[in-house]
Amino acid sequence: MKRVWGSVCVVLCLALVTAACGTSGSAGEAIVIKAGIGLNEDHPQGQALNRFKEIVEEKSGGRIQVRPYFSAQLGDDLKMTEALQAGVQEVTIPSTSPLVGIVPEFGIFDLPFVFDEEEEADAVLDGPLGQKILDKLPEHGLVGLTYWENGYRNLTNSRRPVKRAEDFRGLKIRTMQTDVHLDAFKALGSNPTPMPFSEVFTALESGTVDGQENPLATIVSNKFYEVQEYLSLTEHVYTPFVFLVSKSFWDRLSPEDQQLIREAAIEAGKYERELNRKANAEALEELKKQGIKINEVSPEEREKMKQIIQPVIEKYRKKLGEDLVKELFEEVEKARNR
Ligand code: TK8
Repeated sequence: MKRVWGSVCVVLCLALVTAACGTSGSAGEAIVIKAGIGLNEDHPQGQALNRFKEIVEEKSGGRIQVRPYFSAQLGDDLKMTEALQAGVQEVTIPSTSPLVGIVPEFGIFDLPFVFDEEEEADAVLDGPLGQKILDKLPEHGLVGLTYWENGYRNLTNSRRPVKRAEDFRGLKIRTMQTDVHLDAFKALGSNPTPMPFSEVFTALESGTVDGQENPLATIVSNKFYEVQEYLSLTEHVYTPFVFLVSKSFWDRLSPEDQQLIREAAIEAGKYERELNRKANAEALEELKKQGIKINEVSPEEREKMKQIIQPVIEKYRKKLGEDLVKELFEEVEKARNR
C-alpha cells in the first residue's frame, strides 16, 4: 500500500512541475512564441515556419517554444501585425504590401517589373536597402528580422486569358491593400478592389471579383483554380514577406535569445526561398493537371504593360522619395551586374 502511495506522489509531483513550467510567473519558465501566417501549412511558407519552430526549439533545448498557426487562424496579415504591436502575438510573416499603412517605404517593393530574377530580389532585400526599411519598424512596435519570399505574382481570372495589355480592361481584380497596386491596375484599365487575403477565395467564388494575383504556389495551395478559369503568367511584380516580431516581446528577451531567434528566422528563410522556387515549378504542372487554362505573356506585351504603368512609377518616385526609389534601381543594377 505504502509503495502505491509513493508512486502516486511521484506522479503528482511530476504533474505539478510540468504545470508550473507551462504557466507564466516562475523563473525558468518556457518562452512561448505564437507565430501566425495567412497561408496554409502545405505552402512553402508554412513548411518553413515549421522549420523555424524546429530550429528554435532544438537550439534552445526546448526553453523557447513556437506554436505555429496557419491559414489566417489568428487573422489576416494586418490584423496579426496589429496583434504584434499590441503585444498579444509574438511573430507573423506578412506580405510587405499591406504594411504600407505602417511603413510607407515598403511601397518600393510593390513597384511592378523591378526584379528580373529572384536573385536580384535576394541581393536587394538582404542588402543595405532592405535593412534600411526594417530599421523603420521598431518605432511602430515591430522588429523585422529578415525577408522571406512570396515571389512573382501571376494573374488568374474567370473572364478571359490576359495575353495583351488591353486584356486587363474592365476586369475586377482583388489586390493587396497597397496604393501602388491599385494605381497600377487602374492604369491598365481594370477595376481593382483591395481586400485581405483571407477573403479572396469567397470573393472569387461569389463573383464579387473576377480575378486575383498571387504566386503559383499560393494559387495551388489555396485552390484558386477551383474558382478561376484562366491563369496568365504575367509575373508583373515580385513581392516579399517580412519576418516580424512584437517589439514588446523582443525587448524582454536576453541578447542571446534574440540572436538565436534572429538566426533561426534567417536560416528558415533560406529554406523557404529554396522550397518556394521548387514549388513554383511543380505548381505549374499541378495547375495544368487541374485544367485551368494557362497562357504566357510575350516579352513585347510585357513591355507594353511596363510602358502603361510607367506614370505610376513616376508618381511613386515622388511619393516614396526620389532618393529611395533611385537607390532601389541602383541596387537592382548592382545585383544584375554581379
Ligand atoms: C498571405 C498573404 C498572401 C499575399 C496576398 O497572408 O495577400 O495576396 O500574397 O501571401 O500575405
